[in-house]
Amino acid sequence: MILAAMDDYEAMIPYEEYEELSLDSVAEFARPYITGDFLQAYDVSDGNINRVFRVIGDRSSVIVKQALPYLRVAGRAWPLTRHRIITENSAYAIHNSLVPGVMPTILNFDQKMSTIVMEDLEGFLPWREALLLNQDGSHVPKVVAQYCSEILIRTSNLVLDESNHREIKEKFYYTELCLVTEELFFTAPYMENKSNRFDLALQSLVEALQSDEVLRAAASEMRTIFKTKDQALIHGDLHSGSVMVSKDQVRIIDLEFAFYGPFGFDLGVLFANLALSRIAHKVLGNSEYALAIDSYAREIWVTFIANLEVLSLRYSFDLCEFLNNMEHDMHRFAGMEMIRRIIGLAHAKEIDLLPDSVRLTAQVNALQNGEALLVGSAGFDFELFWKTATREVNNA
Ligand code: SR1
Ligand code: MG
Repeated sequence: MILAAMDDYEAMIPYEEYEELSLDSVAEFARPYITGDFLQAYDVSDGNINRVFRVIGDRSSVIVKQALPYLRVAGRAWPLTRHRIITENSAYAIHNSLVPGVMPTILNFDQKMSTIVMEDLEGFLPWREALLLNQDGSHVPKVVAQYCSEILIRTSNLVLDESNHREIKEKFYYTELCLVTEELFFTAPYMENKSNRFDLALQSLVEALQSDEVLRAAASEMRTIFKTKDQALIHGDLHSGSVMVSKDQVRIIDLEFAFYGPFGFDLGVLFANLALSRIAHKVLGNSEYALAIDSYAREIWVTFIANLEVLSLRYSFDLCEFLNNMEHDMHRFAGMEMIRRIIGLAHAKEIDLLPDSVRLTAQVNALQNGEALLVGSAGFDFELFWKTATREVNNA
């Protein structure tokens, strides 16, 4: 079934007119979208999945993102179809129509070349990096909260009529990248698996985690929820590297993981990454910036709830019912994101970069807090959730 779907993907974007761009060829490719003479092209690929170039002319610059027929960081040993660029372009269009201006402007989509040419976010940094640099992020929560509330509610059946809902859901099915998440987020960290990567000093903690039946059952339950709760067109990978920030602006990027998934996934992932950032600052003794991160997390949640209240009146849905459902999942997904960023394939830079003297403490805190979130608690209270995510356990 999945394999058949992948054949369909390939049929959508045949190889005849596809060519992997290089630093030489990208200049010619991007020429129609830059003003002035071509000056320079750089490979600025930062994420794990795609290749990204910045092409600079003497009067403007653009970003060219190209899907490769494999996972960029793994190379050809991990083949992927290029279907993800279709997902990304289509999800961009929908999310941007719901929250105009929160995405970079797309200048061109070329299905055959599997590229998106978009506005260059000059002066922006991934929020993960800005957090590492102690930068002020007080303008970020409102935008993120608005993005999440609008996309969750307005792509769900709380708002869309049945035929619209069915039509859009059919387009955003469980893709090959959802399978990547299924493997790296929900499966591999809970068993011995060659894709896992962790510091040797964590070996006994990891073994304990992987043989904890309660934890494994919770992870398996959440995997089923991820695969089956097709509630909204979610971002699907909303970690702090998918949020670009400048001094006073915010853009959401990298929608290739978008699909119809559970309401609680995106914010669970984002809060987990903020918690990791806070843990890293705390072990370094940056208590003041840790408090700033607390305020960002709290403001995201408070603004999200305030937006939902407005939306629930506008679209007449039961907010309590929505939240009961969403909070339960968000709590547990957050725990899983913290766990996988310590022992899975894709790590959090702010933890990996810590000096040896404090890294283990941070990793143990993240793992133990992640476990506590994953097994959950009865009822939901944001302050308790955040406290659990950011506890400092002193037995590292
Ligand atoms: C091998 S892909 C690793 C991770 O990068 C993406 O951003 C997703 O988070 C994925 O799990
Ligand atoms: Mg990314």
